[in-house]
Amino acid sequence: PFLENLVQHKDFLSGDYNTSFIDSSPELFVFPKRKDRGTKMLTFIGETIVNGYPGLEKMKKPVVETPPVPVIRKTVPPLRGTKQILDEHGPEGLVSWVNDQKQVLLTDTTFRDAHQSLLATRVRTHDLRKIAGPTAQMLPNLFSSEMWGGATFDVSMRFLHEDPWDRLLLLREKMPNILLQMLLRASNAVGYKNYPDNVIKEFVEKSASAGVDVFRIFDSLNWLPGMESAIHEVRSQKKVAEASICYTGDILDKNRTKYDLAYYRKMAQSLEASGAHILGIKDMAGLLKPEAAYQLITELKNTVSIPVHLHTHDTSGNGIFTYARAIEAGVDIVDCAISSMAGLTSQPSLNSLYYALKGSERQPDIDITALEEINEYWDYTRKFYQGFESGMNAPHTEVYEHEMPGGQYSNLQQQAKAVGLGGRWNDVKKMYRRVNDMFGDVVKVTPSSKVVGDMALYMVQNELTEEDVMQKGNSLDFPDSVVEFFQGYLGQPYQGFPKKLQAVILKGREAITNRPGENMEDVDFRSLQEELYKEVDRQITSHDLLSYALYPGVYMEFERFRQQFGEVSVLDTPTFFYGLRLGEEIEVEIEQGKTLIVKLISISKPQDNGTRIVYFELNGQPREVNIKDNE
Ligand code: 3PY
Ligand code: ZN
Repeated sequence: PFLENLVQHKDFLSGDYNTSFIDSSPELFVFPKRKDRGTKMLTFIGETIVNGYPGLEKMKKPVVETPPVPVIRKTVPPLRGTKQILDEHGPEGLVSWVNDQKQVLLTDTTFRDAHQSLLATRVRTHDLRKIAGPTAQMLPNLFSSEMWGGATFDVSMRFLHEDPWDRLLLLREKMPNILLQMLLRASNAVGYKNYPDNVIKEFVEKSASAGVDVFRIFDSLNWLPGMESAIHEVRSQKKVAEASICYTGDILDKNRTKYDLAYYRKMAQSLEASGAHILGIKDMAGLLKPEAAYQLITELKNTVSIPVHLHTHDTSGNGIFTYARAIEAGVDIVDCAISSMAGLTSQPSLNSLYYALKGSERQPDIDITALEEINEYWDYTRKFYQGFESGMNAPHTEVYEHEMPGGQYSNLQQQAKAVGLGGRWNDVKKMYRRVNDMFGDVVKVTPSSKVVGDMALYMVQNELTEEDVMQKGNSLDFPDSVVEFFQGYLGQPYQGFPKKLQAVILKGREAITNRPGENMEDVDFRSLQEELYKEVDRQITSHDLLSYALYPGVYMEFERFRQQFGEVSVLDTPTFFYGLRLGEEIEVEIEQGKTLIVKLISISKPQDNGTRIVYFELNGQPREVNIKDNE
């Protein structure tokens, strides 16, 4: 601890010390009382046993089988794949390789969008860790694995209490041959608001050096000025800039002309001109109907010379048909998920697409036996997360009406439950579409989709109609996200804001029309580091600093959690969510070669002070922890 204190001391860090510094700095000898790792872990397990896991119904730990992990051989020489093409030939070399491929290429979204869309982003690194190596080895022909970004960044700190950067570093190590891909919300990074330009720059730089190869960059309003600095920064890191158009509306509907083929064509041209290596089509809600896919991809392939990468969600049940038509029209890469994590609000199934294209010259080059084995792992693993399932269990064509992104569906549903509107979910969905129309038919994807969702919840909760909003708006206190949206803080929607509604919502507040980043001062990372250092009792890495810059409150909460409970990512998932059953014994590997054996012996009745004593055995020795019963 002394050395730790020394290297973190601000005088030492600033170089402003002489040899008497140690004698005159008594704080170097003040060591925090640290609870040992075992006690912290027992406290966490005890807390889960007594009070349950927040957001999950408290229940006895379900009996679930251990997922079978495919056995892999160590290959010599080392695996090669798209990652090596990028490393050896740069983004341009990779692009020309993609252009040369006849068969359709595949991105596997199982590690990110699939569980963001099906399980409220709750899949833990513990479960990704075991299947990452087998996936890389058994599916070496994947174009990429989408495994980071989007909502995974904040959810992992907020709810899983694990460090998102650790996940990235770990998956990089386990998947050395496949391009790792992240979803970057352009100027919103992995957050819900615009950040200063230097935060975006720093974030891209550190993500690239920690292992991200392909950055899918989108703006939640398809507003180009919001995307340019992110594209530029990815390019300067020599990584792949997949600049994306968010697909909304319906190009087949001749009565709905705001987002027509010409709109998409122009945006594609602008993205290519601004330096995109790949053009992404991000159909975040699964609105792209099969014939629309054929027309859109045909048009775009005639417009740009860079590869086109299509992303959809299978909510309507038409996903495979949409892909089949897009593939016929020449799309280069499509996004799918392993079958047991596919379908519905997630991506179409990899396994199904393989068979759907049987006999066609574009059938992907992928080992179906391997896919089925990996599928089995996910089939079992998904059961750990059953408490986060959305309850949607059949295709849902209503999505063409409400237009809610797949990644938002289960999250908004949780949000609705949290404010007591669980029983009015159908009203919330209908209101979501009404709000879209009130807002002038906007692109709905994080964070603009959150604004629409917040407004819909607000209107349902307060029994408001559109007329009420227009007439009584002056006396209504709209959600902050809605006010900020109309202030232009997320950028400018195509064809502008509806002026009347904007006036009602802003009530005289300022509205900007330039790029929000231009009005923001750069973050001073040095003083931010000092600020954070004062708050926490340890060395700060550049990753910590970025997490703090993006999410100060969430990061501090995560930090407090870690001080209280330690590193809980080492626990298996059923134990993490449900604790232990009486008499159950588990092994927890807290670091390589160091294992704790934990057994639950008994739980006392609540004492007068409202706590319960939870009795364990830790490596055979009796141990107890006191837990406040919140009931
Ligand atoms: C995200 O931004 O997290 C999304 O998945 C948007 O579709
Ligand atoms: Zn998506």
